[in-house]
Amino acid sequence: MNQSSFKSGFVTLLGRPNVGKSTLLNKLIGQQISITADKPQTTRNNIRGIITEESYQAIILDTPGIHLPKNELHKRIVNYATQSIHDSDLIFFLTEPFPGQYNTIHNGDLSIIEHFKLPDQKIILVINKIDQSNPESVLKTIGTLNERFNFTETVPISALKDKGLDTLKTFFPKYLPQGIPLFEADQMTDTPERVIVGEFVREQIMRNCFQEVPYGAAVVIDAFKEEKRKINIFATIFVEKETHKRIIIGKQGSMLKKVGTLSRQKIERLLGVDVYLSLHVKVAKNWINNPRKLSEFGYSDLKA
Ligand SMILES: Nc1nc2c(ncn2[C@@H]2O[C@H](COP(=O)(O)OP(=O)(O)O)[C@@H](O)[C@H]2O)c(=O)[nH]1
Ligand SMILES: [Mg+2]
Repeated sequence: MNQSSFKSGFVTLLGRPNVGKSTLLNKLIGQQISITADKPQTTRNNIRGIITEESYQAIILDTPGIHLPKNELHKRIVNYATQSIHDSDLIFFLTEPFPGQYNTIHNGDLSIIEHFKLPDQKIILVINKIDQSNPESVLKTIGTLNERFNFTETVPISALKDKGLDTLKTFFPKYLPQGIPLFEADQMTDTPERVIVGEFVREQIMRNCFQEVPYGAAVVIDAFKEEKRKINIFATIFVEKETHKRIIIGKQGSMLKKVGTLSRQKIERLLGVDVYLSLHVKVAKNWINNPRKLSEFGYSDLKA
């Protein structure tokens, strides 16, 4: 390794909900650490992935989709993203091709660019989900966005189908500052295992429960006990209302069982050992607006 030309730094993935930020992070580091679902506002915490190559180390932050904060939880989540932008050396701004006949920039994209006033930072425009579009729409999207804003580079990709990711990776050595590696070469993330495990449970709630239940659920890991060949994990799912508790438990516990089995399988893949997962459901009335409860559930107030 040539120390003097080694690059290292922070990259923030930014974009409105559902454009594929978490999918991209998982693809870039080659393993699932950030949860995904075809619902907006799946990601809450900033999950960080690390890629180390011969010439660079990139620490990549997945952020929640930026949206107008309607409650205290949203406010804290948007603050996490704002903070990470100030700390980053490079921004990947993700969006999708304009649909069909449209040639106008999505309001959500405009409000992000305006909200962050993206200063003189290097911003790569990433057009994701090109597998769902056609070359004309992709070109139109690239043209219109570049006419309006000053992007450092533009790259069309499909995170899901692994298209364009190699091009994206060339931007790490190209645009990150000189620096030493901050993490071991084989470290994939610096997000604690407990946090990722809690997120895997929440992912299955997002994917399997309908309506408003998933948005009012928080998962707290109560205990993480390692035995020789097995890890015992005890977690509590907090919901806002008694009716939500009934939905998450399901008929004779069927929903909770499904959520438990599916998340346990993913946790086992992540940790590489057998897992015993015990889930409990509790009501914490209106926790999404309760500052003390929010901090207790892992959503700390950055301003405090
Ligand atoms: N067709 C297609 N779907 C994608 C692509 N990338 C992500 N998705 C899907 O878009 C949805 C939202 O993805 P997610 O990564 O959770 O978006 P985020 O909210 O920006 O983090 C999921 O259903 C993904 O499978 C892509 O390149 N092509
Ligand atoms: Mg996400």
